[in-house]
Amino acid sequence: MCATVSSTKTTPQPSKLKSIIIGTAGHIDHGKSSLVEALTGTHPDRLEEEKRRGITIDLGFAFLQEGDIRFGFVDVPGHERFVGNMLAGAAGIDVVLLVISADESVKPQTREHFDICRLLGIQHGIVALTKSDLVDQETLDLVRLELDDFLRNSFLQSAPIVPVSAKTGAGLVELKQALVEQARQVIGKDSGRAFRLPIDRAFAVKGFGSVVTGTLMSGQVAPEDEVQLFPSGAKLRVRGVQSGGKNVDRAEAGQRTAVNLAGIDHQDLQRGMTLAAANRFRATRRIDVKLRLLPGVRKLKNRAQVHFHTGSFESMAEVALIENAELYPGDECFAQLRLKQSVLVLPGDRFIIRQSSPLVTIGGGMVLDPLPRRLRTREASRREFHQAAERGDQPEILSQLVARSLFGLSLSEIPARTGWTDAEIQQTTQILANDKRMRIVAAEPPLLFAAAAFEELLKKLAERVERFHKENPLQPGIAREELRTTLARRLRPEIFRAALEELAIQKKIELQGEMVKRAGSQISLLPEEAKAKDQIEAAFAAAGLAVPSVKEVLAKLTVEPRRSEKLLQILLRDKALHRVTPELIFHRDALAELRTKLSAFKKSKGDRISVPIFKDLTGITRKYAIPLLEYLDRERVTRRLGDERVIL
Ligand SMILES: Nc1nc2c(ncn2[C@@H]2O[C@H](COP(=O)(O)OP(=O)(O)O)[C@@H](O)[C@H]2O)c(=O)[nH]1
Ligand SMILES: [Mg+2]
Repeated sequence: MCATVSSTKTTPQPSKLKSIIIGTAGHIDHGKSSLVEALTGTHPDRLEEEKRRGITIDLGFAFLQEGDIRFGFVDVPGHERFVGNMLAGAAGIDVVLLVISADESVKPQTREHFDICRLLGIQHGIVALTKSDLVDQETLDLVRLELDDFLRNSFLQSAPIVPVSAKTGAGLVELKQALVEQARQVIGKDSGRAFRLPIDRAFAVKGFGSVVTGTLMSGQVAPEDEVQLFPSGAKLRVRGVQSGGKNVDRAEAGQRTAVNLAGIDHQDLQRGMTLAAANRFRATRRIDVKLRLLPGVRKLKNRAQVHFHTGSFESMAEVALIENAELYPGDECFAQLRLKQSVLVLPGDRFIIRQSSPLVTIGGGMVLDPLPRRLRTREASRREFHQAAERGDQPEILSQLVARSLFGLSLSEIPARTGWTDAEIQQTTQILANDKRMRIVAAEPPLLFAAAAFEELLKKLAERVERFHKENPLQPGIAREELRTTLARRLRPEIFRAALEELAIQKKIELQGEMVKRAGSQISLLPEEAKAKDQIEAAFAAAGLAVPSVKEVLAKLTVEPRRSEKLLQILLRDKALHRVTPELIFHRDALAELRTKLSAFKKSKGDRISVPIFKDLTGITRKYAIPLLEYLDRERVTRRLGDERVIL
């Protein structure tokens, strides 16, 4: 499809067409590429080296339309050295075309490719008995018998077995018919989900820039879309889209697709990267999976190093077996894979593992958790999560995700962890909220918090407030921020606020500005404290404006200094006393009297008053007069005007 990228004509696509990916599989020289050419007219070998050596090295592509079915063919190399390339193509297959040469029957890569198809969960397929022109009927019957054994208890158990010849054309009509029948049974890839395209080729087209191709796994892509490249996370603009060699308005899941990208050099694009919907997903290097080992391979030890393949991606990985010390051939278990390189994967994605020497496929499985926590010993919840993920039990999956997010799960985190659509997220969130299994806390974006954890938080909060009152009987309450940080430093402010509001609704606490107190709590003083408090107030009341120093007043009390200081705070808070400067405190009655005097003065003597006259009027020294006048200025009772004050 690369050659025609430069064509600017856009062909609208009849949407009733069903797009199906057919992938070849089978041993080298069994006639895969010849068969694709015989079916489609396109020889899939593209590379110079492939043409020269007559073998397939990398993936090849071809197209065929039969009635309302559009087939995209992915032809894979059969040689054992190129299984990595084969895997990159096998990932998107809807229907496998298992090619077995009638004169050679089942060979090593027939087995390996077939194992891979099974591990990838491919559901549909056809067996093509190629080179049927080279054998007699007796040999054909013998091969069929062998195949009965080979295919038993697999998804191909009752698949059509069609003898064909690319040379004479025998059987091609029957094969096409069988392909159409299989295609009708395929539940196509979902174009309603988020866009994802594992890249299998990247190149530059003169005058157009960078182009990537791949099998569109889910969703749709159209020119002008913003997409995100993984693992880098770079955001890119789609310039143009092709499918089946033509420019299209949009490509949909299930189609071979070429995407022309703006803003990136083709050198920075390569097989194994993924193009996906922007702002939903995250690349990962740690994945929890269900892992199955093929029968007939060596047992797998904990922490074994393997080659990991998913989509078109490949990386070395360490296998951490979660509950077993080792995994036996034919068995399966939960495992955590630690990859050398980052990749975008989602739950349900299939993968293959291969060992190094000899380099063969040994197993594979399904991604359950693309963003798991590190392994710790004894974690019942991890197993429960894996089981829910295996069943695809959405409410249970979300419930577990929320439960393990100790500080709340942001709504924006859910797509990367589940691959769900917005509608699925909305629906599942609603189910759990209705069941009172979690609480949706207002934030941007909203936070989900486990109901049990919220209850626990309320309890802790109430206890903490209670304890504060006990330890600080002379303080009216605890400051919000102090309460939050003593509770848990990482507690999100939104959740803390929601918890406070809930406790206030339950009438367990009262919120007064920045202060939190137990509902109905009042400072209760011991008799000697009450007496000392009265003494403090009396001392200032008696002094009028010629007040004593705070130290002097407190020194005369019998209660200890720390408590007398608190009593002073209470008087200040209750506004019985006013702090005019850090050193000077006045009784409220003395200040009220001063205001009265000033307004009387204004009536009889006019609105100007100098410092000396103010001193005469109040009978106080300069030490008190200046701070008091400044206080009156601040209170807007007077205003300074040169050496005088204006009484307002
Ligand atoms: N006689 C005969 N030869 C075939 C047929 N199909 C393929 N071949 C030959 O077998 C060889 C390998 O074919 P190829 O398609 O490259 O196999 P692949 O490695 O599976 O892709 C080539 O020389 C083909 O010409 C067939 O149906 N009949
Ligand atoms: Mg080939």
